[in-house]
Amino acid sequence: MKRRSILKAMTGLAVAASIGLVAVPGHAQEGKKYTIALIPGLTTDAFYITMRKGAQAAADALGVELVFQGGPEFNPVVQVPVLDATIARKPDAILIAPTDVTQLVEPLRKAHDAGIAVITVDTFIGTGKYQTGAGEADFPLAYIASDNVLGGRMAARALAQAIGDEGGKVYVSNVKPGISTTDQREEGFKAEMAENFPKITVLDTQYNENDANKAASQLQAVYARNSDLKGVFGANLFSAIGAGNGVQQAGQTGAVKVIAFDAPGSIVDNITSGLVDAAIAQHPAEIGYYGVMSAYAHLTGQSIPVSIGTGFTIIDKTNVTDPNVAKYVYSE
Ligand code: T6T
Repeated sequence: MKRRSILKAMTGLAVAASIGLVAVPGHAQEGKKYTIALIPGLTTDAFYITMRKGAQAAADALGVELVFQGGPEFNPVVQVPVLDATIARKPDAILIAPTDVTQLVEPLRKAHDAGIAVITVDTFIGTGKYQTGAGEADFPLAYIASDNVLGGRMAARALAQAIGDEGGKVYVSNVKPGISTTDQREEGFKAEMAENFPKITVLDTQYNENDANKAASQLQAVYARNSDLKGVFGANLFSAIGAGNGVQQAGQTGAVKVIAFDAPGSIVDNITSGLVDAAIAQHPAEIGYYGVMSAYAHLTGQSIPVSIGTGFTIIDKTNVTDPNVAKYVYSE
């Protein structure tokens, strides 16, 4: 390893070591340049674009090659061939956001059986409890993500607050069942409403297949059936953008409250204009950064945590212009 790369690697590891993530590596193969592949849910989503930036920052610090390869849709049928092609390239590690809890288990086992270190980022397979010796899907080394049940609970509290004491009808605009993250957000949202907000009625979830236009039409259809609709929780970036557009198209800006999960660039205008009441911003750059750090630590002989939780930032009218908050708006 060149002196500059060693210095860079040491800087990155010092940061990781200072938060207890890794110790200084003992088994790095002299001169070996590791390749780590990052397979997102889809390539054109600001969430994964931001995750890639964090991953690249860690890869640069460590002198690792990062390969970013994904499909144009959040769909296992599209993602599995990308995974197969990645396995054929024999990277040292694969970081992947699996697009389905069950359908990615066997395809990922192929990577594991080929000796490639598998870490899931954002979403999980199976139960998300890895390295336990239980179940068929515990082989990934680690899961690095937001706490999505908590995120759903935070969204419920924000929506209840936006609606006020009278309560009323709300619903969840979601992608489709079988995605760990969005399933957990819905679970947390409904649990929080049931436990703490008895005056709020949660209507049937509307599934939009990650299509913002569909989410917008669904909002208008739900509003047409329920003119007393008080709010909607958009459980990911496309669901939230669509739900917001639907509220606007129905002429209900400010009257039907919108809580968005995720924070694309458009969120700033939508919060400023009052279309969206609050956004629960994830920290995808951290997910990518610690994904690469963890893979590298494992590849160089260190033990790594089986689970790393990254945080949230709630963005609303009170802080949307604060530069410390603006940094959590996703890159496009
Ligand atoms: O919300 C993120 C991600 O966490 C989820 O798994 C899928 O949707 C996003 O990528 C946003 O579009």
